[in-house]
Amino acid sequence: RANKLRQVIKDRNHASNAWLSVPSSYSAELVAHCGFDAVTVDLQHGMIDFGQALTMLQAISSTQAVPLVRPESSDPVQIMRLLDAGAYGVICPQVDDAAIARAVVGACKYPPAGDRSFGPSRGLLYGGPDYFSHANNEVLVFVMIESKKAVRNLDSILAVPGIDGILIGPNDLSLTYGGTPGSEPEGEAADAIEFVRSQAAGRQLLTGIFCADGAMARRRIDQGFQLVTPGNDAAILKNGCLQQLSHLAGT
Ligand code: 3PY
Ligand code: MG
Repeated sequence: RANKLRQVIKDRNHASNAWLSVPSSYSAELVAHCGFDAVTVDLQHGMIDFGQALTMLQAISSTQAVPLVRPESSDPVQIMRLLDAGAYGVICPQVDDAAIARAVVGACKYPPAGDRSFGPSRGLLYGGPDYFSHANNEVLVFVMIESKKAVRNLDSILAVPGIDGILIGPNDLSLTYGGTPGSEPEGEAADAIEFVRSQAAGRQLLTGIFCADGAMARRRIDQGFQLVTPGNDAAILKNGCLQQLSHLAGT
């Protein structure tokens, strides 16, 4: 099956990407049914292991949302397993140089473009029986730019063949510029965010960024970002609980 995310971005210039950290297939199913264009299962900072990610990918693929994963690292072994489990895109954290970017692309592409091993289990169920002939094109590869070092190496990272897009991690980026964690840093880190976006867009790469909530996601779209995350499941759940509880305050 075609990866709809590229087309959605072409048509509308942006796409919404839910972010899951709660290890639950029900929670994943619920979120995916909300109408997001993509849903990302986060194994890096989410409380999610491979077995749980599998059931969450199954839940997401019962909807129109494109199932994406953020692996724990650029480890090709885990990336390949998650693709076999039916992920249609990878958002790899901490891609600080071109060698890491090449390793990520290598894990996502069958030879000769890469060195992904064959055995696409759920990939076949989600992608269809012709999965193998299309996987190298349909599986999206996003590299996370989230450090000063990555910004310094940006040109060589973006030049790695096979990358479809970048996704900025503003919290980590802010830390490496001497700031505190935050999704909307100011000063040098803010300049770096715009620099990375414009360089990637100039190379026709997709541009994504993590955002703390929907209002911030809207501001990022207005700045030209294409793939935005209006908060993660845990933050949304917590904020919803606090908001409901606030009605009871003082009674
Ligand atoms: C960051 O902001 O560093 C992220 O990785 C968002 O999840
Ligand atoms: Mg990060």
